Amino acid sequence: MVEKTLAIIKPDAVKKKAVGKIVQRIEEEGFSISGMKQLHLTKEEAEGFYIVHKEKSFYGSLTDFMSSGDIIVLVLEREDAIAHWRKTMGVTDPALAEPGTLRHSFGFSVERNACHGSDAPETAAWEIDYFYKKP
Ligand code: DAT
Ligand code: MG
Repeated sequence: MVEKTLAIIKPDAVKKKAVGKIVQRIEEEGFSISGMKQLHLTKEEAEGFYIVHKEKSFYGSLTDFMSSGDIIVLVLEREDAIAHWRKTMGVTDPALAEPGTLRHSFGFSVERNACHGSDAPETAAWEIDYFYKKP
């Protein structure tokens, strides 16, 4: 089924100038880019985006990191976009991510892991709305 997912190129990857390589990979994987914008989140906007993790020990440092620099927020469209993008990124911890995945190539730590992807149809719809809802 053709579906959409929300992807973010995180501040660590933007700082290391990996945006071009990651966007190239997105296109090589057959995604259509139906939205793409550069933002610098406030701490409050990062907290809102990661609200599902608010009880986690890493919530404070994750939202500090996500509001520490520019990010690129994309809507990606493809057959099985959600699962395919998560496979392209690799698992959360770059140290455990398979060679060839984006997190293996560009991630630095479990927190500074280069990219984000939605994990289910409901979260994809919510996350796309979070950044792209028409006023
Ligand atoms: P994912 O981004 O693979 O969906 P997640 O939803 O479990 O992973 O966590 C969201 C983000 O929070 C993740 O990309 C990086 C950060 N994170 C997760 N687990 C962490 C941990 N144990 N320590 C620090 N940051 C963590
Ligand atoms: Mg997640």
